[in-house]
Amino acid sequence: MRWAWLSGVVLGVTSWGTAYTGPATSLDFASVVHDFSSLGGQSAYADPSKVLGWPGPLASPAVPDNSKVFSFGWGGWVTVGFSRALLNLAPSPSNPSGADFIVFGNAFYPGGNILTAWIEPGQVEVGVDANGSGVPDAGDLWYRTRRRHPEGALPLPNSWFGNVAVGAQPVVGWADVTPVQNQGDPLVPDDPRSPGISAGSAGGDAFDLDWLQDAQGRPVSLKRAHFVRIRHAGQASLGFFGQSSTEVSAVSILRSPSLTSAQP
Ligand SMILES: [Ca+2]
Ligand SMILES: [Ca+2]
Ligand SMILES: [Ca+2]
Repeated sequence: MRWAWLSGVVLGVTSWGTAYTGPATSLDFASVVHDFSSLGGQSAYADPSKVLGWPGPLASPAVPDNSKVFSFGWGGWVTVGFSRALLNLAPSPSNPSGADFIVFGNAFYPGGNILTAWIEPGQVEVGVDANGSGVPDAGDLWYRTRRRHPEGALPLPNSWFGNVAVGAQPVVGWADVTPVQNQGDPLVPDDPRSPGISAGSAGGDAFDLDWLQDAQGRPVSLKRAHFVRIRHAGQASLGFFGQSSTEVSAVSILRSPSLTSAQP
């Protein structure tokens, strides 16, 4: 979407406060872009390296930080890797759902109303480096997320893009749906079932290696994985804002409670 004029109007509002909390270091975030296409994205936001490291420093739930996003529309994607493997974490007190990684985008609550979000869903896929090459290539295994709302084949209907009611029936299992909160911890997952961003969380959309399916639609649960890919999930026309596009600002991988540092 075309948002530059919007964020410019209210930029001053977001420039206060300390960005992010918690123990995260750069090693907790995507460290390499393996491949990408900015097809259909906003041309001013076509640098895929923007998805590496932390989410944008100024992001608030009502005003995203578009200084650090990569944009891609229908047919576009980005594939990232990390300095350590993604592990399938079990539920723990700090991670009650057992989420394993979080994708941060530039969704926002217009006017701060948490019952409606500006969303541009992206489909999330997880890769296993089955051939041990360190990069996604022939011989690796890929799965996409399942158990999501809305369900259905891509492209998603246009009604799931732009301003969408997310209160009574939250959108779950897609990227670029939950806003980012720079006063939160990017290693604490948001609970997508309750409106707004969970206390202590930096928002974004959390995913679980238990929530996958193979190409035949069969449920898959992985113990570990190595790559995350996000594709734009639709091709909606958003009027003044142009064609829909998913934006990604960061991808964090969550730590086992026994992992006290982010060393790979
Ligand atoms: Ca898990
Ligand atoms: Ca490989
Ligand atoms: Ca977006």
